Amino acid sequence: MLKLKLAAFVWLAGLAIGTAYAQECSDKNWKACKGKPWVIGNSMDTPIGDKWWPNKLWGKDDQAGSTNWYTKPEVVQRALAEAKTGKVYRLGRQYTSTMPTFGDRKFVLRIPGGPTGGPFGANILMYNDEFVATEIGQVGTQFDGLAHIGIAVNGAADKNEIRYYNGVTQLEMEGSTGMKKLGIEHLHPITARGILIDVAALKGVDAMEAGYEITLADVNAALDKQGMKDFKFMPGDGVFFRTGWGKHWIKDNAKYNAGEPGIGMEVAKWLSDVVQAGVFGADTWATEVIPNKEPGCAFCIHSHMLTRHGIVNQENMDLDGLAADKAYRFLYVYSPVPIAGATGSPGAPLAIR
Ligand code: UVW
Repeated sequence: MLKLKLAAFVWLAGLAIGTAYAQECSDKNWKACKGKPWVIGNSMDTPIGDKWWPNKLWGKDDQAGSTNWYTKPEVVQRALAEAKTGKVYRLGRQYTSTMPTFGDRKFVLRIPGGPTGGPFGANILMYNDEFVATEIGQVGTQFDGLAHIGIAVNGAADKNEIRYYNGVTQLEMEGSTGMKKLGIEHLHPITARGILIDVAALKGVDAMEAGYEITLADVNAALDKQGMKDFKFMPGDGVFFRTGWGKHWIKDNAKYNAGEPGIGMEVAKWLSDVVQAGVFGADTWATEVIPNKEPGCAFCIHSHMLTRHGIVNQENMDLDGLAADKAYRFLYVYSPVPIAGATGSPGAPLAIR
């Protein structure tokens, strides 16, 4: 009898543990993730909550997302008004084979020949070209476009339900010679009023620690310290976070890639819903905190900003020059390189004061 009771107890305990596990938020059971920071709205129609399409700001067929702000003269004029002294800052880093790259990404440049071609004409002209093999939009100072990040709504195998910005599906979008929708060529050149939020200076450190989540309280305290307590953000502003993480660039690539300080969902929601940012970015490889304290969140700031809201992300920036000059407001200029069908862009963003 005792043995029977024990067996029943073990069976019931197993059932309870199994049920609790099945109810836990996980990739196998994303419907149980309601209430998690990356879930928006009340439905669990998708792993990030409510459906995000059609886009409320830009309409159902839009492919330009937050860069639409820069077709509005008042947004561009507001940006231009920040260029007062004529001092120019390079916010992009050099592209080298030694720079840290995420995952298996590579950057390889070769100069074919030596010189590559010639001689031509009676003036005996010679020339050099370069051949570059790389994930062109996703290495170095890189810019995430709207074909970069999606969410599998019905499992990773159902390409009809891997959804990107404005609900575009993997099946509609993918093409072996470039994305058929949401390619970087659809984005407008960015001319934004830029705001630097120097969180590293607020914390009094050269570089913040990986895994540190920048909170809204940090943002407000940094603005206060920068003399911008009453600063009013406007739609289309570019908001950039300095963490000091660039200190490890090339010097310690393993550390640089292993994690990073950055924003979490609290600040992401502020950027999307309160500021209505046109672009955001940081001196880190993802702008968002890694690891996130929520283990279920895989780049969930990326999916919130890019997939749900179409707000573009500038990564691996060099913000040290601006910080050294305490240049917290500037004209930000960046034109994504229109490589048709690309998911991202290289390039050299500028700040002008
Ligand atoms: C990923 O591609 C996952 O990240 P990132 O956009 O930061 O390169």
